[in-house]
This record gives sequence, structure tokens and C-alpha cells, in this order.
Amino acid sequence: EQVDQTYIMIKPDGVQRGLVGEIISRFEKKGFLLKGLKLFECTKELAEEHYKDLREKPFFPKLIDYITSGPVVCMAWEGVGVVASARKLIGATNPLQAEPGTIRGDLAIQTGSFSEVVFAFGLLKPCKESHSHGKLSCRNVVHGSDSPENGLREIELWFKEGELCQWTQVQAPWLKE
Ligand code: YYY
Ligand code: MG
Repeated sequence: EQVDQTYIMIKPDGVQRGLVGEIISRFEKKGFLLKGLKLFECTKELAEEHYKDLREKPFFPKLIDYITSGPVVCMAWEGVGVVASARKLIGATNPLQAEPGTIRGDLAIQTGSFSEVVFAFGLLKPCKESHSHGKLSCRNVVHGSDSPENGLREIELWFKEGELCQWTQVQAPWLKE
């Protein structure tokens, strides 16, 4: 099977709620190889580039506000089937629908009021809620790349050269052939 890389990011709500150790631990215990890790305040431009496929979505401005609302933790993980496996560990986009045992299922409740409407009715309506409420949408504590191609694209986007490590885990022979 193929060795892939995935970009995992603890979003601002995960950092603010003190879930950094817990979330990193899930990937660490699974046995994946950590290639890069940093606490980081991202610009609007970087957030917009990261989520460029969602540009047309009505929740896009709120998504960018949320991702730039505080520090995030950026991680690059490597392993056999790591992209799909990490998506399973993370769980469904809507934390209310995410299974227990997944990160979102265990650690989050609601993404935010606007998103809930979209999720509940499958509607895409313009956002009416004022940003001044201080309520952030899209909260689901963690991001994971959705394909091996996007894994590589996102790692390149969020990490500079020299920020990734080449190393071998001592436990490697106990985890894979
Ligand atoms: O890959 P994943 O994070 O599970 O979902 P995406 O469809 O890529 O959307 C990115 C991000 O946007 C999601 O994590 C929360 C937010 N969002 C939302 O708040 N409401 C939606 N209906 C869809 C996405
Ligand atoms: Mg996605």
C-alpha cells in the first residue's frame, strides 16, 4: 500500500479549548509518523488559498474569519493510507453527526448557528448573522486533507522548506512491514 502524507490542523477552537495534546495524541498513538509541527497564526490570504475550493460557498467568509481568529497547530503526518485513515479518526464534518470515538464526535458539538441551518436542511443561504456577535461558525476543532494530492499541496502551503523532518521511528518495525 501507498505511503501518503496528510496535512492536519488543529483549528482555533481546538487550541482555545486546550485540546492540542489530546488531538495530537490520537494521531501519535495510531502510529503515524510526525514530519512537521508548529503553532501558527495564519493570514487571511493563506486561509483563503487553503480553502480555495470552497470560495463560492456562502459560509466562506465566516470560515476564513474563524480560521484566522487565533493560533492554529499545523501538522504533517506520513503513513500507509494516512489520508483516509486520518479522515476516519477525525469524523464527519458536522460534529453532531460525527461518531463517538472520532475527534469531532468526542470533542465538539456545534459548528455554529449558520452552519447548522445549512447542515440541517441542506440549504445554502447567504449569511445573515453579524460578525459583531463574536460567534464563530464552522467550529469542528480539526482539519484533515481529503486526498493524497491535497495532502501534498496543503503541506507545501503551510510549511516552509526546512520545517519538515526526515526521521525513522524506533517503533516502525512493530507497525508496518
Ligand atoms: O473536509 P471537512 O473539514 O470535513 O469539510 P469541508 O467540506 O472541506 O469544509 C471545510 C470546513 O467548512 C468544515 O470543516 C467546516 C466548514 N463547513 C461548515 O461550517 N458548514 C458546511 N456546510 C460545510 C463546511
Ligand atoms: Mg475539506
